[in-house]
Amino acid sequence: PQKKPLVVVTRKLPDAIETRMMELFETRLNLDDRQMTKAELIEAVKVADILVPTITDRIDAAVLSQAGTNLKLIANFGTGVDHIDLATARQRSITVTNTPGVLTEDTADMTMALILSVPRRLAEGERLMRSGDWHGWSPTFMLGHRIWGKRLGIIGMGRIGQAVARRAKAFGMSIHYHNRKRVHPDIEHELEATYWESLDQMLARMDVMTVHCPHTPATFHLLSARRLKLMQPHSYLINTSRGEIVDENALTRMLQRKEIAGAGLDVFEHEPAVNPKLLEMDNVVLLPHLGSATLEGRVDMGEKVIVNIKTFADGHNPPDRVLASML
Ligand code: 8YV
Repeated sequence: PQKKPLVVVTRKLPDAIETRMMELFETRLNLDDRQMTKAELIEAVKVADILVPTITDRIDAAVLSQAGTNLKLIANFGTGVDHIDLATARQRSITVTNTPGVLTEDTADMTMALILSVPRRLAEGERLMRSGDWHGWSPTFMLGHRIWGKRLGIIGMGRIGQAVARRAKAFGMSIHYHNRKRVHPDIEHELEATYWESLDQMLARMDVMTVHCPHTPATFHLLSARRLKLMQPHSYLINTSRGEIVDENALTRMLQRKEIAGAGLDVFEHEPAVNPKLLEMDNVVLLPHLGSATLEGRVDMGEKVIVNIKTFADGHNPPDRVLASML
């Protein structure tokens, strides 16, 4: 029988996934789940036939230049592949796959949770309860803002953007979006969505903005200081995609000056670091990159990784190949 490929997994995955991987492949696990150092990553790409990294592994040109000729597949555990140098991978004929689709609904749920939490002051209210400082109800106590009837602007109308739109529509928001291209007319019709060719114009007109595009060289600081300034003072910004898409320092300054009303952030420019000023603000809800963090989702992601590896090892094109168009 054919020799099983050596699969090196960089982080602890759900038990069921690790067990299945051990059955199918020669698998090297990371049992203590410590983030690999650069030296360990280089060691991994030197020996692996297949690498299974996550967002916390920076697979840059320096790492890839040390890869052995046997490294043929990077089967990423996650959808975003911005931590992998795709151009270098392609030069070295290394296939890259990801796990799209299975975390769409979970990420959209978390986005909706933030869209509700920030204007309705959910986290602030919870902190108040725990502090023991609640002295009773009054008609003007801790008023937030309703989302019903408000305009939601979605940047990036892919799977997750559309799943957010469906939820927000059910909450009575009107759906607006900016995307590289218009989505199919049937989808626009279903969501009653308005397409904005100009991101700048959309930013100036929305009540809530939410980001759902991938982080690529083209979207780095897409929400720059200049663009953030186009937002209205009563508006909110939600980000569950990648921190790098928003200029975090510019956003922080705007929040300090009350140039926008609040933000809900699940992702940050320099994770796990967060601009400390954000921690002081009541109108900001912060989450530690929990968008897709459900047990079910992680198992689904693991299963996708396994299918990609198995298909590739059997000599076929894996289903979730990351396209060169992502570059
Ligand atoms: C994960 C994600 O937390 O898939 C993504 O792009 O951001 C999250 O689902 C992480 O990427 C896993 O590697």
